[in-house]
Amino acid sequence: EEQRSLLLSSSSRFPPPQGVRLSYGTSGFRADAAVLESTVYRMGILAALRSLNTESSVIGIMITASHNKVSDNGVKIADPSGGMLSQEWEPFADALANAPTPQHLLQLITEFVEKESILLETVRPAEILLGRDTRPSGESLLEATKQGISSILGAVTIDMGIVTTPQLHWMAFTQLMLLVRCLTDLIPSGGRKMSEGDEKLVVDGANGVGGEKLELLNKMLDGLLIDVRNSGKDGGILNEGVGADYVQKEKLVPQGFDSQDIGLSCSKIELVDGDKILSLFAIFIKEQLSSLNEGGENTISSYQAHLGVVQTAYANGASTDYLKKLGLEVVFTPTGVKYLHEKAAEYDVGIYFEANGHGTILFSESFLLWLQGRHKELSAVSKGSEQEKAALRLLAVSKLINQAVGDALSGLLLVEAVLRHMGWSIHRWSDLYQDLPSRQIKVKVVDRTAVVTANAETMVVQPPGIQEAINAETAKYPQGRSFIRPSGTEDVIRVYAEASTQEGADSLANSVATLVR
Ligand code: NG1
Repeated sequence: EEQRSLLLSSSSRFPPPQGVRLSYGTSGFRADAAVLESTVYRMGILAALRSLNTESSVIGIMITASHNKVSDNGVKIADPSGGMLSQEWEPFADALANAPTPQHLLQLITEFVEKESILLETVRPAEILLGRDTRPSGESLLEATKQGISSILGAVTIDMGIVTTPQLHWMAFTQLMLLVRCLTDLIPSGGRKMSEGDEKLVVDGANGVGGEKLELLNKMLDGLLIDVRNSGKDGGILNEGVGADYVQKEKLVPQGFDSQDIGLSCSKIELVDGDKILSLFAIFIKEQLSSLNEGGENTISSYQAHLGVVQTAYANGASTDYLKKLGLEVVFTPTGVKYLHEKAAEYDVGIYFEANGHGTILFSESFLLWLQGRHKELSAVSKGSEQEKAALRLLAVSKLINQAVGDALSGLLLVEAVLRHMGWSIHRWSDLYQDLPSRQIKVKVVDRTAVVTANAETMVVQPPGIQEAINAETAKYPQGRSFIRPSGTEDVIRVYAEASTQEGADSLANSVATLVR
């Protein structure tokens, strides 16, 4: 009853234009902006119903007329998949837009809700993501849309305001969120469900563009609270005393964080770097690949997916040992994502990360194609089985990690999802292996191109004699390893050393640096 009177009263404030027949076209309604208020109001209602009809998935509404002239406007509705509204709902959209009176509108809604068995009283409310382009009419149309959304009791609007690349944002964020939900819905017993506790993820925005995006993402995630520090809003400077490179190279806590955030009382930080991310993902993928093949010995339904991990010489030696002990194939390339990426693409599943955190997971087309087919097969014959879940998880990972929005955000979410899957704390994760103490030094030289390396930068071939000298120094330290290479981004020679103790690593790095100077 409350719902009925709410709909009647709010819709009477948005009467449809006289003598205009609106129709749902190729990409929703599009017309002269002056006649669209009632339409967008009604599409707000429709989107809220659509959300309820898709287990409270987020539905997107974009107020735009794309390439049309500025006096036009329009409304597009995006389904949970990120694609257009399901075609089955188009006639309903059409009818709603053209209902002459509030009573007609209410009747249409009542009939449709009944026909589609939409539950108006659900635990999770309808959620709508709303955006518009820069057209001047956008502001009032956005407002009318909000009124439509909130005329469905409990419905929530996430207003993104002016969005420049709607498809990108929409697809990226919707996809990310849906995939995280998909992965966390599949968490086994022993894992941590998204809704358990009020865990908070504190993220360093490095005073860059990521902070703003993270705040947006935060609004869309259930069960995970993202607390963004250094969002750039308080005038902080990009990467100054903040950011991944600062934290990794200096081994210091970024500004804006205190001991409470990192769970430590002293300033020595426990760094979970790109190597640890790689290890976490490798364990997870390996586990899924083996579940997938359980019981599928016959040739058609099993696929020996070739899994490979790619690192650079900067990977901590302890991580390489650990990965090899897990039985994984580990290969090395020179520094730079372009080399790692190319190598990882040779595998069915190739995971690559630089120690500083650049990296992702690549899936081959042929494996993905097989996986999609296998998942279909499994969901027909053994829905809910371990194999089916493993296939679904791998498919979700393949979509989550390859987003155009950049791997930092999706990587962060995948880490969170995998930790929950495993039921691991950040400390448990960090304890997978202990990093060997290491040291990096930059040495300014007259001509860095004089240093030429081979074997994925682990050997110096030019100038002659240096490699022998490095070998002689390295031999003095238990678990010693050291290499030099010209930086590709700064005018320096980088020296890396690792040894069983921090003193050893420091001293090895210093003596190798002396060889370079
Ligand atoms: P150079 O300057 O070539 O070492 C640095 C990083 C790379 C990569 C690139 C591009 C180290 C040791 N090197 O390359 O991993 O991130 O910048 O951003 O961190």
